[in-house]
Amino acid sequence: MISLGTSISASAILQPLQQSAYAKQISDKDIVSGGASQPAISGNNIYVAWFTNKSGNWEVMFRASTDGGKTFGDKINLSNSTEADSTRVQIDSDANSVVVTWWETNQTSDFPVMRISEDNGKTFGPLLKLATNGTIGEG
Ligand SMILES: [Ca+2]
Repeated sequence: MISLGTSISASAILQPLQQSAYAKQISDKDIVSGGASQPAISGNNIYVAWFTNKSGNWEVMFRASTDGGKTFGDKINLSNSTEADSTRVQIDSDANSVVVTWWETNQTSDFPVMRISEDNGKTFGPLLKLATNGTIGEG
């Protein structure tokens, strides 16, 4: 006979989080473990992004390698937003450009954002709020 009741279930841990409306948009697995985007590769450049709550606040992190993955630059906190959970990151690249998108979510809002690097992931431009009509607003 298989016993299923010996470990604490993820849903029990997450119960307080699920009291907020927005938690439904993030899967249990994402909340427990964070999540990484599919890596992006352009020539010898490899870009990875993921989201984590290691700091006590969900943030999107980024690292880049310019030598085919032998070495990676330091982590960059792309979201750096203490007032919102930064999750559901995606990434793409072409030539020297890297585009990273994710969602900024709290009790009152849930909107997609983007930051762009044009120097192989060394530096990134401002946070762009994608849902803004007309000229994309900088956050
Ligand atoms: Ca955040």
